[in-house]
Amino acid sequence: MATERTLVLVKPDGVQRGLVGAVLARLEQRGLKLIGLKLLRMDDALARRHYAEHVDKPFFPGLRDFITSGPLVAAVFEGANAVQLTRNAMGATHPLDAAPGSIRGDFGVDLGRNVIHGSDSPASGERESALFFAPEELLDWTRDTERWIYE
Ligand code: D4T
Repeated sequence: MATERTLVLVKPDGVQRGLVGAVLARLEQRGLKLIGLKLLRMDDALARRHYAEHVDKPFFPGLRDFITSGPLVAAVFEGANAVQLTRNAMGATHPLDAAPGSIRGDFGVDLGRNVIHGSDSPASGERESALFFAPEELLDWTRDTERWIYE
């Protein structure tokens, strides 16, 4: 199994609501390995790069205003199938469709306040991680519990 990286953002709504620990805990507890973590505020340029596929969509101005409105937490998690595991833990994009037990299903109600971002493919995980972290900010470390998480 190939090791993947996924960029996770606890969006400004999650930070404002004090959900950072709760959101990251779910991914940590699942067994994903944290290799990068920071608190930052996105600027307009980073919002455009991160949401490059959405810059021409009608909802982009609102999305940009929201995502740049305050601090967010950026994290990179690593592991086999990290992208899909994280997407499953996040739940559907619209919290209304997100299953109970998922992050959006438990913590959100509105599409434009959906608490968390996670990369949608391994390629996006690499691209997005590089937008938020310098190579030396992503740590190569040995987790001592690895053999209790992977057979
Ligand atoms: P992100 O990218 O935030 O993890 O969300 P998803 O990957 O689950 O969903 P997405 O790319 O389709 O949407 C990105 C982001 O834009 C917001 N959004 C989306 C919005 O405000 N209005 C809309 O109509 C859509 C489609 C929510 C998530």
